[in-house]
Amino acid sequence: TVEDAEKKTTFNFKAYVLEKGDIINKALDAAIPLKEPVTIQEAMRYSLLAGGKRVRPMLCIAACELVSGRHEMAIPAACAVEMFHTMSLIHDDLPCMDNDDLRRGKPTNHKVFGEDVAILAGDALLSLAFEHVAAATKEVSPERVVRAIMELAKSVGSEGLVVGQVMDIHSEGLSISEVKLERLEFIHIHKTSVLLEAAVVAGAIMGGGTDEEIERLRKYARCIGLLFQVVDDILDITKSSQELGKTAGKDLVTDKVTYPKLLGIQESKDFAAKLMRDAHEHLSAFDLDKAAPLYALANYIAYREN
Ligand code: GRG
Repeated sequence: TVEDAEKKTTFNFKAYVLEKGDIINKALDAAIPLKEPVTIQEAMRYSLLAGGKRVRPMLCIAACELVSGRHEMAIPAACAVEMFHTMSLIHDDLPCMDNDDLRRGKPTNHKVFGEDVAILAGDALLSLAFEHVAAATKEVSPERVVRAIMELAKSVGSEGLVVGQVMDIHSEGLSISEVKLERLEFIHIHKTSVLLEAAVVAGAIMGGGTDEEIERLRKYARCIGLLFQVVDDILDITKSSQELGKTAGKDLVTDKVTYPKLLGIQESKDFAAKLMRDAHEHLSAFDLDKAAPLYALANYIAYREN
């Protein structure tokens, strides 16, 4: 169980998050220096440095270290996944998509810089991510760098984030009876899991993992990716019912189809627990102490409150 895994290691997750978070934030800051004309870099930095949880870069570094790589080998790839993530959030918030005014508690990119610059800032982050991995990865063979870039590219393209978003858009306005579990799962896997998978797999590739280790970690990542989204759907309901009194449920009780709406709360929680068990199972072939950060990140995803 989760508790057993925690008891067996002396791993300090809080210290780990502080240490790696600091490394990631410094690397992201250094990846986009302000140059003339500054507006585009300001727009890129505004969203990239807006204080996300940095789950994806942490997974990337943890996977690299698990296969005995040094964290420096995975930092550029870790920055790249956070750049992808930020780009997708900027584009997702645009008026033609979700039309959101706030992200991470701050006005969205297009609210501050305008729609035109926000689109371009997303494009520039996407392109910079690849340039950064190619230019800044040190002490990793070119074969591994190319292999990692391929994984990263696939995760954002028409077989990854983009198809997830397209399917999501096309599901808008459909009722619970029209959106089947299979479709919901497809959206979640493509909008969320693929990027967590790319983070973990790219980290393991950069760290020098064997094919077997890489594929085992891919399976772990797929479980926690879906777990992330199932938990998100459950949180959506619990948050909505807590806030209902204060806000009359505005924007909180959404029309979108979720796991609890299709399966009910209890069955959704059971499914989350099963994904967690499966994630642990895929880690069980690794040394427990070395895999401690990935166990802890899975726990964090399962028990987080936002
Ligand atoms: C233009 C190539 C290209 C892709 C864009 C817009 C789009 C396609 C995809 C949208 C993907 C999207 C918004 C998915 C939701 C992902 C998600 C779970 C966001 C929340 O992640 P957290 O909780 O956020 O890690 P923080 O703020 O902590 O980083």
